[in-house]
Amino acid sequence: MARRVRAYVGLGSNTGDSATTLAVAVAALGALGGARLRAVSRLYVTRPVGVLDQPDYLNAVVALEVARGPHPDDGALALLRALKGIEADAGRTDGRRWGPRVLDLDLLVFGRARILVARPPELAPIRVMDSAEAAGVPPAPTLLQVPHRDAADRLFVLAPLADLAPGLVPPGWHETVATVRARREREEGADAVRQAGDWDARTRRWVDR
Ligand code: PH2
Ligand code: MG
Ligand code: MG
Repeated sequence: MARRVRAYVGLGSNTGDSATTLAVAVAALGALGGARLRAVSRLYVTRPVGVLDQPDYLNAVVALEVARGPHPDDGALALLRALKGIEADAGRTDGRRWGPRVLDLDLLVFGRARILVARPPELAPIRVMDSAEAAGVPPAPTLLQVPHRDAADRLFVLAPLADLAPGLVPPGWHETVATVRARREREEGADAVRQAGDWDARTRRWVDR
């Protein structure tokens, strides 16, 4: 039997009917060939990070079980390709780096693998040069790095990830998700990320809380 790994995927949206977009994305993730949806976090309303002048986001995280592939690089790139397909189906097009988006799916954790691999051109980040970049902010990486480079610095990732895996120490980290989350919450303030709904497995949507 092919080896399976537990992957965590971050979901974000701040354009259009974000709650519906994210629920449709969860369904699409669960329907991927060879993937099983294992858990869905709470839904959070989150203050924008990076570009501040944009609407609040909705963020969540899902746990998937997927094929590891002959090598984790292969499994991770296959999953990344699937994530890009779901983003495109949701109408994702070019945008400013860190700017508003209808759907963003980020591969956060892929089992116990530490991955740093070149993205094939069709999996390069979708973006256009913007003023931040012109001003010398480095361009988005054309490498796939897993665990996600910025996950430990972003409460909008840590809070939903801690719902699903508080005791996880992602490869390369030295602390649990819950520990890093608590510190990050002290830094960003409790209102940076607010609980907005609980996943309801029956209706396959988040319900208000
Ligand atoms: N995604 C970004 C940039 N900033 N801010 C929040 N709150 N949530 C996000 O998902 C997010 C962001 C780029 O992917
Ligand atoms: Mg992102
Ligand atoms: Mg992304």
